[in-house]
Amino acid sequence: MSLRQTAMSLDRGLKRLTLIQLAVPMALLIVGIGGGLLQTLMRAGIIKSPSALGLEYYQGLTLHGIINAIVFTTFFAVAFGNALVSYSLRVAINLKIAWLANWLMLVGTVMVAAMVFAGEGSVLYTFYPPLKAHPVFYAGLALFVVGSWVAFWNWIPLYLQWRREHPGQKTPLAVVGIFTTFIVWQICTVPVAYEVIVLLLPWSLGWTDTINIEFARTLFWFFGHPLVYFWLLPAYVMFYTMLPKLAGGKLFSDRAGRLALMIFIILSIPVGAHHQFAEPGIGAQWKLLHSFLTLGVTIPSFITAFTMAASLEYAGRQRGAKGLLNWFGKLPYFQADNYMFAYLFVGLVIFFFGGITGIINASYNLNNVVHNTAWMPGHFHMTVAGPVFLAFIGMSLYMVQKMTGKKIKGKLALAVPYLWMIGIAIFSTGLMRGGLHGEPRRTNMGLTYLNPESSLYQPEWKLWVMMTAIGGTIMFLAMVIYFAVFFGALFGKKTEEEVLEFPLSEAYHDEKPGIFANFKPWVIAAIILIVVSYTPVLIDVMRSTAYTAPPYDPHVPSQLASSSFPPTW
Ligand code: HEM
Ligand SMILES: [Cu+2]
Repeated sequence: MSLRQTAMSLDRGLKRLTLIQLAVPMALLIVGIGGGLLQTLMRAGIIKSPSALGLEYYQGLTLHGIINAIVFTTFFAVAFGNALVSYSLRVAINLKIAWLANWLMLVGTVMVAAMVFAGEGSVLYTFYPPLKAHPVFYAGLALFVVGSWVAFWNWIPLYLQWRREHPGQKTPLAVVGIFTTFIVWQICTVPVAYEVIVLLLPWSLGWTDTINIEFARTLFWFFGHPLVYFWLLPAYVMFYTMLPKLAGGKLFSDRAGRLALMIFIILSIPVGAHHQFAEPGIGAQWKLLHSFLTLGVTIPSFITAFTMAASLEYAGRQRGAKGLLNWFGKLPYFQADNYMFAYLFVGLVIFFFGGITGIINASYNLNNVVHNTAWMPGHFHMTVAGPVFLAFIGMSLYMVQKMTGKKIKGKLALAVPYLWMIGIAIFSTGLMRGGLHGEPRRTNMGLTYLNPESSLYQPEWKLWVMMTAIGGTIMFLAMVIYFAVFFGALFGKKTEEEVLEFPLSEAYHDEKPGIFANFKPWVIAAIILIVVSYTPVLIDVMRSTAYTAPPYDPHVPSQLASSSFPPTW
């Protein structure tokens, strides 16, 4: 398949669907990002009240986590997948099924959001029991996930047909990347669907009185860790297949990309217990196994880092750089009509720090130092709110521009990633340093630790929370600019032809795919490794949980005194 693809004329149905899938979550994101700003202000004690703008802290935090990290990311992955599969394979996707998927996801989103706004779902994006939400919240989550499955199933027959019609041809790397993303998603969402449908929903409906917390959390993290790769992989697709071309060069090695993606299929999932290091009831040896496997997932990230560096060096040399390092100076950092380069490049820079701090979290013993402190959101904003988010909002803009033929304010679009990078550097440093000093996460500190009237007052955290608030405000401002550019383009004047086009790179070393030609062996290896790594964890969990727990309402902690838990012997 030649990578010298040209623009394709755009199917109107695909355009309408894609714009809805990009614009609706983007509008919700205004609430999600606003929630982020409020949190930093409440944590810093600048706002000292239980709620702000009518949102209670946990309600706002739940909206923030769910909208930003689940709704926006999943809608984007589906919209991007629909368009990229269609473009790369030169096939029309089945729009009826794509709309069905879209409706399931939209209705699910509305159900979840309505419950959280109504104060009936302040269970954070991890929905850990014994926090309990309204049954409609859980049903909405289930519909949303099923919708994303349907979107994926829609691509499978297209891909199989393409393989039949193009025997011996290499599957385009972009398609391999999208399929890797959704294969990981498909495997990891099965246990969380079990958690939601079999454990949480009946419990929330009152059909069961108690719930096995440890079991539910284990099922959640079976999903929760691969979820981060579901976020990351579409960004990886852009790094491998588009960044080199945007830089003015070629992908250094096609096979390196395929290798990295296949390692993600194998190692994304059997690592979830690294979120449970602090939980009793799971043997230390299994936690250690998950820790080692987690360190294994750094390999594809290192492969990516080196391949990107080589690709960017090649691009810099194509642009006339000589000598050892001055190719760095030749890259198109500030070209308004090539804003997408900046979104991806800045994302990679932030990800360097996200990756390093992730290695710290994965280390069994270091994890004890940072567990449940502000360090954690400090770390993961440099992953999900760094390369992932920038790649997604940059590509959303690009897709709107191409698919509507409307003009983008390139200079403003270009300011967003750089402002975001400055903001996140200050924001995450504040959270991480605060965390090392014991500052907790998920806490409205304005009511307690940063309120001089409280007996819990901790003035030594002031500097770090102020940094967090300043960095968070800069990120918020970057997004104000972004929203203006995005919606300005969406509702602006049409100046060019509407096309379906992605800036796909050619490969410098265009090797044969070899053992990476087919997903099957990698999926089988993934399943074997999951069975090996999770069976002992689940056996331990079931053995160690003799008692299940009643629901817990954080607003009425006194209910514990009257409940029958803990059991009396
Ligand atoms: C203006 C930008 C943002 C600001 C100021 C911000 C601020 C914050 C703060 C302060 C927290 C920690 C709250 C606490 O633990 O008490 C937090 C949590 C979180 N943020 Fe952000 N954030 C921003 C953007 C994003 C983006 C773009 C994403 C994802 C795409 C994201 C995902 C999350 C998630 C998943 C949590 C964890 C929620 C939880 O613990 O349940 N944030 N954010
Ligand atoms: Cu993890």
